[in-house]
Amino acid sequence: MKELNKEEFKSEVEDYVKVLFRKSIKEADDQQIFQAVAYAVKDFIVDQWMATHRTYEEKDVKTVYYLSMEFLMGRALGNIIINLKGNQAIKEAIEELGLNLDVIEDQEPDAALGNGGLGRLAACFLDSLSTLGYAAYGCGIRYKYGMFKQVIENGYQIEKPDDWLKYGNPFEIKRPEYAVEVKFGGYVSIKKDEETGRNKFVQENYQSVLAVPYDLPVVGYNNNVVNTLRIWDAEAIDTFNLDSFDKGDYQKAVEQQNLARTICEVLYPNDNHMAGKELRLKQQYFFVSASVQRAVMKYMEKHDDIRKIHEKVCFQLNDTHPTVAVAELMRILVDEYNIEWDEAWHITNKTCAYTNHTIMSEALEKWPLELFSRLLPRIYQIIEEINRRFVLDIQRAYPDDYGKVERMAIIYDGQVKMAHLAIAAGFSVNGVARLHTEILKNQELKDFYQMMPEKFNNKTNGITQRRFLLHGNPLLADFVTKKIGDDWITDLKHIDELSVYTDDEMSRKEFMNIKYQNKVRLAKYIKEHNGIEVNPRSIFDVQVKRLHEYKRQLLNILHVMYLYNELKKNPDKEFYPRTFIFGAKASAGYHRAKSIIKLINSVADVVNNDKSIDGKIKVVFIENYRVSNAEIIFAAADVSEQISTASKEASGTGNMKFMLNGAVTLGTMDGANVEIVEEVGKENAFIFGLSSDEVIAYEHNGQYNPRDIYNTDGDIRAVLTQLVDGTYSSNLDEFRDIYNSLLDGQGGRPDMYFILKDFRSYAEAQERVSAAYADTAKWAKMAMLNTAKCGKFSSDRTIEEYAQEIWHLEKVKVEVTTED
Ligand code: B1N
Repeated sequence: MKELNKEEFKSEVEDYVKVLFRKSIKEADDQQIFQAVAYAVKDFIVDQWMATHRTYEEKDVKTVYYLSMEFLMGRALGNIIINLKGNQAIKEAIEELGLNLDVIEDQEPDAALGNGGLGRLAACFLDSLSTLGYAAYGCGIRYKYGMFKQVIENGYQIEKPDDWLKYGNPFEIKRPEYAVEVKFGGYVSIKKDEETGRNKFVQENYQSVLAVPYDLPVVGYNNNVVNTLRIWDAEAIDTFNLDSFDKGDYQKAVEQQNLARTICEVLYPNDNHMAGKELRLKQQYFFVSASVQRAVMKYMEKHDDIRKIHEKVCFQLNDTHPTVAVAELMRILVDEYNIEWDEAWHITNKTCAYTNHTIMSEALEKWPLELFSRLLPRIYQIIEEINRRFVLDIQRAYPDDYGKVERMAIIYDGQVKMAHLAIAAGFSVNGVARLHTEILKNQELKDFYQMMPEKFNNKTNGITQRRFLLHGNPLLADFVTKKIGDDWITDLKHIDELSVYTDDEMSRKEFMNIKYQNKVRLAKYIKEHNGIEVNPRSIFDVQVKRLHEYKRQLLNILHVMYLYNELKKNPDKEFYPRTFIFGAKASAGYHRAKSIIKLINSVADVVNNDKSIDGKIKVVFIENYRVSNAEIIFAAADVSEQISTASKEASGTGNMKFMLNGAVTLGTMDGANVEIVEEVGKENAFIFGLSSDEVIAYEHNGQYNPRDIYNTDGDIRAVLTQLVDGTYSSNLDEFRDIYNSLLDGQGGRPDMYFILKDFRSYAEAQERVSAAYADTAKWAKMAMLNTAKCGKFSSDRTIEEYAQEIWHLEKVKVEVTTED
């Protein structure tokens, strides 16, 4: 590992301020200082970056291309410094320059090229791939505007554009030399190939854009490895050359310019939901075509047989969003390399693997044939042929069961079903937690599992302890290292060695004191950003994640309303003070989700200002929840709310970040919660509610009627009535839709997410939480055990499994030489 020289670093920062801004350090503003520091850090890593790629080429290692519409990277600077282990030297250098590293880090905008768990998982995976020394590219889109900024006005969510590139991105490198063309529209003609004498399919009269890559470094921990996140931008191909005018193609030139301008404009802010917009399909094909073309070219630079590409390349499809990759690879093999269909199909099968992240039906990608064939005519033809052959396979396997074709075909009902394509074309289909994979095998994808059981496997998600403990919670990280050494940083299993200290009173006190200090840090953030005073001695009960009905933020806030009623009825009741903390963005068009945000804020207004309850309950909605403030929030949490309707949350990864930081899970037996409880023991978590089997049974038999609960449970009825009687809004219709969704369910089933059904069980689990917290020693032990038992949930473990069982990668050691 190269040493960071403090004096050199200081003079680099000074030079950059001068060269970039014509200023001295004293004159520069905070943003300019950040830019200068970032450039100095980039200078330092660029040798490792080059050495990494030189090593990969020398060793001719297999590479995974992680294709994803989303990479929720957050801030880079702090993380890079940590992974360089240059923390101390850089901190000192910065202090000697009279600057403050925290202030500098705070200047960096989050790279918010993702919505939630799926995008953040991709970012954690890149961190682990580099740290473990595997050759990998993240491939995605360089959205001009990432996830919107959320502002709360009068309790309502307002979306503001996220202009994250406003000051430029000091870490990126534009690589115009690797630009490729991507074609849309037109039609397909058959032409005779002069060389082979065979018929060839060619796309004509198309519009095209130039895909231009930007590379971002992904720095491994203390190992010289720097992988690349390659994000593509679109540029117009001919800027109004005279030819176009001459040919009367003026119209087309304008259209191509517009296409280039719009493709990478903005991230679709939907989580677990498909909007079905044409531009989204354009985005998908744009980055997938560019990534696959480049991967094939790179492979062919060093190899001569395209038929063996699977030996050196694997495309991992992060959900179905990049699934056109399979057809794009087929197109390249068949049309450009003249490979016979069957052989091309076998090569594609061996090169592509698919991860499923959701069973929510509204998230399943299905594209209308009309749209698909108009936008991607050649790709559509290829998918038709894949489908034709796949349907024959189904019929051969199940000659008497016509329902199979209906349920499994790739093209059916006028739609292209992307999940079916991904399963048919790849060699691996994985779910993201054990329960989720079982539900895929036994329910959602049962037919596919029966036909191709060998493809199915589980890869339980994980998170990087480097960002979410080492960077986000330095006090706890130091405590852990002091107790057990620093092996946990690259091998989280070691954190179990903390377990023995849970019986030591001093250690428990120290642990809880750190939690307290982190709560003070969050309280300060809340005061600065929300103007609300919270008591760091109260229980910090936190639910931060995207807003979705299945995640049941509504259950949480209805329970707060219920508790508030209880306190008003019995003011002298013993009650441990609680701060209920929420953070959530709602997709811009998801009206009910937005009403739930308004409800949380309205309840906060009433409860926080009611002197009669003596501050025993506080409700805080943290504006603009994102990776950078998440790090502060996890560190400060006592209770981790993971309360999705069982069977709906594929895995969850926030649950793991809380656990790592010593928060205790209050949750349903859903997603990875099941495995969390298995690791930490059910006595160290608070579990409630219907099981996934029970939920699925109700969904099938239709035997659940929330009215029965409404009619028999007066406390629940009182809470529901308060939604529409003016208690929380003078506009009696403000929360009417929420009320109706629970009791009438216009257009769907009432209470689809079993909120009333689980309410009592949740309230009872919350009482257990209060009782446990009141016993300080008991709580400290539980909390500490959560940190100690989270070894399984490192993304390093997840990536090892992918690397060994799916990708078959070999580990690389990188030495930086004078060459670099
Ligand atoms: O992926 C995460 C899981 O931990 C979560 O449980 C799961 O909800 C999340 C369409 C999605 N699944 N599907 C999406 C995101 C954007 C989009 O446009 C679907 N996100 C998840 C990581 O496995």
